[in-house]
Amino acid sequence: MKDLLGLPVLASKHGKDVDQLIIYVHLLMLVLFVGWIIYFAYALFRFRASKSPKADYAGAKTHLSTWAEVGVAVVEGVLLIGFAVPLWAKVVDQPPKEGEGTPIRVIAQQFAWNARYPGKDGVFGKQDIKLLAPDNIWAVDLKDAQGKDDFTTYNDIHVPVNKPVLIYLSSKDVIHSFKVIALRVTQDAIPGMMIPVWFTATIPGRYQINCAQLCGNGHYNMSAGFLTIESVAAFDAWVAEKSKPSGAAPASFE
Ligand SMILES: [Cu+2]
Repeated sequence: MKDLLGLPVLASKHGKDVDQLIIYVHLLMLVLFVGWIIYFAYALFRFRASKSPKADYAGAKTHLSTWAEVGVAVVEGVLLIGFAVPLWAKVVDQPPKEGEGTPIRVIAQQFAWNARYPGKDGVFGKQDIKLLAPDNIWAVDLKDAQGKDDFTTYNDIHVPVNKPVLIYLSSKDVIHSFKVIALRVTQDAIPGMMIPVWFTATIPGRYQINCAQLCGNGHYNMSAGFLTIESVAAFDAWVAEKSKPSGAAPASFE
């Protein structure tokens, strides 16, 4: 069924449940589509002009249509209460505890994705909104020793395979939406909010990031962001390389 629908590559643990729900919704739509087509063809034939020159003012006398509507509503209710709500509770509402997942802070902007990593020590340096400035958009406290190995990336997010990842998502300007189709993850990025997004990636590779909210003229350009899923060793090596002090100016957007 998955192949029949042509669903894209799946590279996250929770994605199987999302795909299952997509398949069930499509099955319901298929039944409705076929049902309506059959009814349409029947109505065209049954009420053709040559046999029904005069309109029938009484209309339908059976309750078949009512029961069909009730049936559809029941199936929709089962999809919502039986599948969608429990899936949300399982996948969205239980982020990994502090220290369990690889933490990444992501700030969307017109029109790119900025990511901030805690570096080799795994702890973010202090950030304080009072330090926010044009050349210090992440509002980092440069005096904090724990922030010395923090680093930022531009349109380039790396995550380790088979380990939970916890992204804190925000936006610099307007509402964007962080969407990685292969992960079956979509979450709005809203200015002034830090929203947790978590997943466990399963298949190494390079996957496109999309913005799922029309956010301005260059909206399409946010697809230039990529998420790389790699082995834990490769990820650790990448973090170590990036953590090297470069003596560069405070992290800022490009
Ligand atoms: Cu956007």
